[in-house]
Amino acid sequence: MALTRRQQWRIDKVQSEKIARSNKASIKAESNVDNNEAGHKGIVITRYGQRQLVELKSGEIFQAVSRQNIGFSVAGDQVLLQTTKEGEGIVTAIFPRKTELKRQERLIAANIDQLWLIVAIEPHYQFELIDRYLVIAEDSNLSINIVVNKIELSKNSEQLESDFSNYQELGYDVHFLSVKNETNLKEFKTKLVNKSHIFLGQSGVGKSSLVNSLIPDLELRVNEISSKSKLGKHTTTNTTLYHIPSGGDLIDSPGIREFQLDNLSEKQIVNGFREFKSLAGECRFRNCHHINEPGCVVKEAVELGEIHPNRYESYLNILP
Ligand SMILES: Nc1nc2c(ncn2[C@@H]2O[C@H](COP(=O)(O)OP(=O)(O)OP(=O)(O)O)[C@@H](O)[C@H]2O)c(=O)[nH]1
Ligand SMILES: [Mg+2]
Ligand SMILES: [Zn+2]
Repeated sequence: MALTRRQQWRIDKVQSEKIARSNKASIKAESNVDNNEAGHKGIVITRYGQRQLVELKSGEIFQAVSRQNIGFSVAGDQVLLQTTKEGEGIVTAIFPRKTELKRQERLIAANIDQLWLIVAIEPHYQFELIDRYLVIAEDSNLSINIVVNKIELSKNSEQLESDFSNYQELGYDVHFLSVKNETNLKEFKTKLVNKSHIFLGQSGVGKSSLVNSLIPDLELRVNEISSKSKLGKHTTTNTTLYHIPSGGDLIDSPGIREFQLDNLSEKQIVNGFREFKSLAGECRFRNCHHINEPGCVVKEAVELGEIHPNRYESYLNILP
C-alpha cells in the first residue's frame, strides 16, 4: 500500500527527530571520550532506543550510545567500545557481520548461527504462522529448526507427531519439549553448544522459560541487565543475548503478535517454501505464480500429494 504524502511527511519528521536525538546523545558522549584509550572489543547484548548495553570480555557491562554515522548495532554485534568518563561508553565501530536477521527491513540481531522457531500447544500452533516464520528464516539464509513446547498439554500425541512430520520430511529438525516437566531438555541442550542461537515465536509459547531452563542464574543476569537499562523484567520487551555457561549464546526475543510479511517479494516467498523452490523453474510459464496457471508443476505436485495441502494453503495466504 502506498503512503499518502502526509504519512510520508510524518515518517520523515519522526526519523529526523530520532536522528537529531541520537546525534545529540553521541556528541555528549563524544565529549567524554578518553582519547588515550584504544577501545575495547565487546558484544552488544541488548539495544533500547538510542542506547545499548555492551559487554566486554571481562564480563563488565557498559551502557553506550553509538558514534554518529556508524550504523545501527543490535544484539549479537561485535563492536569497538570507548569508555567515557562516567563509566559509560560510546560504540565507535561495528565489526563486519557473519549473518543478519531482519524483519520488515529492520535488523533484529546479528551473527546468529541458528534460528529456532518456538511454537506450543498453548497458544496452539497454526500452520500458516509457522510457515510465515519459516519464509523469513529462509530469506535470511540462516539454519532453522523447530521446537514444540508445552507437550504435556497435548491430548493427542499421534496428531501432534503427524502435524510436524511434514516439516521433518522437509529437513527441519523438530524437538518436542516441555519446559515445565523438563521433557527432552537434556537432548535439546546438546544442540546448542558453541553456537549463537535465537529463539523466535509468538508471545506466550515459552521462549523466555526455555532460556531460563538452559541458563542457570539467569534471574541474576536479568536483574543486572534490567537495572542497567532501567527496563522491566517480567515481559520480554527487548531482544537480549545471554551466554550459555558451557559455551554458546542464546538470544531471547519478544513475541510478535502480528507477523507481517508484506515487504517480501513473491520470489522470496516462493524461496521460503523449500519444496517449491526446486520445482518452480519447471512451470510452463516463467512468471508462473503457482495459483491456477496451466502447466504449473507446483500445482501438479499439490494434486499428486507431493506438496502438503496445508503448505500450499499457507503459500496462497501469504502471497501479497
Ligand atoms: N504448561 C506449560 N507452561 C509453560 C511451559 N513453558 C512455559 N510455560 C508458561 O508459559 C507462559 C509464557 O511463557 P514465557 O516464557 O513468558 O513466553 P515467551 O514466549 O517468552 O513470551 P513473550 O516474552 O511474551 O514473547 C508462562 O506462564 C510459562 O510459565 C510448559 O512447558 N508447559
Ligand atoms: Mg519472553
Ligand atoms: Zn507454477
